[in-house]
Amino acid sequence: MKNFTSELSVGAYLKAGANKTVRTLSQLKDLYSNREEVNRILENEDPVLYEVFEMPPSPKETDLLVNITVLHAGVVGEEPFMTKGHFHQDPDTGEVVIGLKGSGILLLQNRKGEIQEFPVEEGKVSYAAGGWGHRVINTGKEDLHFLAISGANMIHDYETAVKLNFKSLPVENKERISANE
Ligand code: PAN
Ligand code: ZN
Repeated sequence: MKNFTSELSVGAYLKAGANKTVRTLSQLKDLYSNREEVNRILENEDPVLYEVFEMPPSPKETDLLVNITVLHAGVVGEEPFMTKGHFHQDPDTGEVVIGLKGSGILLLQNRKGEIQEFPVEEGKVSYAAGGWGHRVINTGKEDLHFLAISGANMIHDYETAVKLNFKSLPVENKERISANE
């Protein structure tokens, strides 16, 4: 990656050379358990769930990936908008997550099924150690912006998250929902 300096905002980040990737509901519909609600929404529109703004890393393994994610506010049935969620293929590659705006949860789950949840909001920094799959859930009413930094040698492993049935709700919500069923 080339040298850069930028305000921690999407506009400034784009000007500094970031690439943008857009994730819509039709691409990620299998994440949500309420299929009827997914189909109902998709009949009218294909909402953007989140956007990732990434500084192009150099192919060198020792470089860093530095990106801002904007996770929009909304729900599909009971489940708030969330990132796809993944493990890093190399279990030694961790990730720093810094909240910039909005409020949400960094949900961590390892291959043993252990779970941890950390807040994602302005002024909070969290570390997801290697071996912990991670997903961010927007539990607030406004867009959630966060910065993520990890090693560029990292390969996203989305399949393991699917196989392990990665959680889609903060624990207290899940308990509340099942208690009301
Ligand atoms: C993050 C995520 C980003 C989008 O930068 O890649 O928030 O989430 P998904 O990759 O799960 O769709 C990160 O964890 N990078 O490693
Ligand atoms: Zn990651």
